[in-house]
Amino acid sequence: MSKKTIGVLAMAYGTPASLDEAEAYYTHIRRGRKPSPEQLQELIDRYVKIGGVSPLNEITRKQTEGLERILNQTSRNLAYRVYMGMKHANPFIEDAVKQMAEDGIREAVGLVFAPHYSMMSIGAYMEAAKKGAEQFGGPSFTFVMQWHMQPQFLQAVARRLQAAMNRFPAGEREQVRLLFTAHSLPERILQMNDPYPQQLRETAAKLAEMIGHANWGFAWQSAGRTPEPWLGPDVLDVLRQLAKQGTRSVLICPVGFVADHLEILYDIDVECQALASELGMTMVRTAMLNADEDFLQALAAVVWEHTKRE
Ligand code: FEC
Repeated sequence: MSKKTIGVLAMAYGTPASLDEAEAYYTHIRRGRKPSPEQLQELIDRYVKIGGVSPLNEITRKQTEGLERILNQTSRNLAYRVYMGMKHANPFIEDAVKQMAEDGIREAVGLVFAPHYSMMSIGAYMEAAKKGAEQFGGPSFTFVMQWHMQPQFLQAVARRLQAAMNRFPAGEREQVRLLFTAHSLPERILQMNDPYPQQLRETAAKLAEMIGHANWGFAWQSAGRTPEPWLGPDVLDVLRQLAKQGTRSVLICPVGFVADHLEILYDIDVECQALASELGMTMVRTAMLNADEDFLQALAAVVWEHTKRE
């Protein structure tokens, strides 16, 4: 008897495949409104500074393939097919859902490669998948809403945190200010009782406890370029404040992200690093999870835990 096949829709933010596609990408992020020439140029300049393109699509593809491999290696009764769908770039979430429907996938799990739930982030991915399913006649979806406290995910980050902390001389580690960061969102999510800030603080507190480091805090990064207020404090302001208070060493752990991309390679590695040097501070960042085996195992565990619960 052939095994029953479960579809997994692996969703991530997406990035333009080349600078020629930057305008269409930015317009999609802005829900159809074109950016001004200055805004577009500013985005292109950031991509140029990280080498011309972001590695995000390539990393997401490797994560998707790795997840499918592990799910199928371990499962005795089910076969898994994992499809990659991007929020703002090709292949779009709706394209992946269309492909699932054409392949005859009836049951599917939606999983976003971002651990913390917000209706403005994960909620929007889910909406895109549901819209695609309605349009193309299935599959029937259930969604993993969050996985910010999944033990293997926490262990994988804790391992990288400890390795980054070990780059400071042993006698100085207690003085290192550990800063967890995540993508900011408009402040109005607070009026909606959105769980995003609370879930991030839970992950951060657990990780600090796991590596036994009491000197830690949380800051927001990469706030959007829109007039409305965004969640703060911003990581750049926190670095300035810490410098004033005499902090000399900072370890940044961008815990809201799982891959190397523009918000890491530019916002942290270029922008924060330049400010830290200007302020006379040593700044180190934790390695991202990317498509490393320990993280792929964590993602597979997230899928299993979800399918068992149903
Ligand atoms: O490497 C790359 O090219 C992609 C990097 C990238 C990631 C990412 C993740 C998140 N975002 C989230 C929220 C928002 C909101 C707005 C917004 C705007 C941008 C712009 C770029 C961009 N985001 Fe992003 N985000 C990435 C890139 N993001 C580029 C447009 C220029 C700018 O503001 O910098 C504002 C939209 C609006 O104008 O209305 C809101 C959240 C995440 C983390 C969760 C996830 O990965 O989905 C939340 C990676």
